[in-house]
Amino acid sequence: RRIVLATRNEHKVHELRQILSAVCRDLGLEIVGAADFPEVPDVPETEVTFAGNARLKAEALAAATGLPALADDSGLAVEVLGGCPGVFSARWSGSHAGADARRAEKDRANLTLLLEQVADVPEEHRGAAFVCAAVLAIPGQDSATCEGRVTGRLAYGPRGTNGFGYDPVFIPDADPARTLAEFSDTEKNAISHRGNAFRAMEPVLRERLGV
Ligand code: ITT
Repeated sequence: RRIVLATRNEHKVHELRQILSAVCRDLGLEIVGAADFPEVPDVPETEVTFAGNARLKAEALAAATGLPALADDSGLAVEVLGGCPGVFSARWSGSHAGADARRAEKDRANLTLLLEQVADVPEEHRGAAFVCAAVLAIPGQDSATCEGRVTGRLAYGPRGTNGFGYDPVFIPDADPARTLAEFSDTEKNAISHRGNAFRAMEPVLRERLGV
C-alpha cells in the first residue's frame, strides 16, 4: 500500500522517511513523493496558519490520487518579529522557490535577510521556535492534524552544513552549543518540530491505516 507525501521539498521527504520508518514498516506502507505525480498541480498556500496550509496540501493530493496523503507545513517563528517569518518562511525574501533546483539559493537568501533583520537584537531577545503542522488526509474521511515544535534561539551567523532552510541559524534549547545544521539527521529528527508532529501522528496512522 502507498501513502503519498504532499511536499516538493526533498529535505522534508528525506526526514519524514526516517521519522515514519517504524510505523510504515509495521503497517506495510510505502512512502511515495508528490514528485511521482507531476500531473497534479501545486496548491497555493493561501491559509494563515500552518495547520490550514498543511490541510490544503494534503486534501488536494489525496483527492487527486485517491491515496492517503500526509502534508507538512512548517516554519520559523521569531519572537522579536512577532512570530514571523512563520507561514511565510519559504518566501520571506521574495517569491516561493518552487522547484528544488533553486531551493538552496532561496534558503540562503531567506536566511541572510532574517539575520540582517535581527542583527542588533541582543542574546536575551533572540528566542525562536520551529513549528510544524502535520495533516493526514484519507479520501472520504475527515482529516487529522498534529502539531510539533522545538524552541531555541537565533545565532548571529550561520554554522553547519546539515539539514536545510534556517537550520544553520537555529540553536535549539536542547543543546546550546550547536545549530541544528550541526546535528546529524537522526539527532535533528529526535528533537525537531517535524519529528514531534509526525510522532504525534503515529497512533492516528495506526488507527486509520492498520489492517
Ligand atoms: P512544500 O510546501 O512543498 O512542503 P516548502 O519548503 O515550501 O515545501 P513550507 O511552505 O512548509 O514548505 O515552508 C517551510 C519553510 O520553513 C522551509 O522552506 C524552510 O525555509 C523553513 N523550515 C521548515 N522546516 C525547517 C527545518 O526543519 N529546518 C530549517 N528550515 C525549516
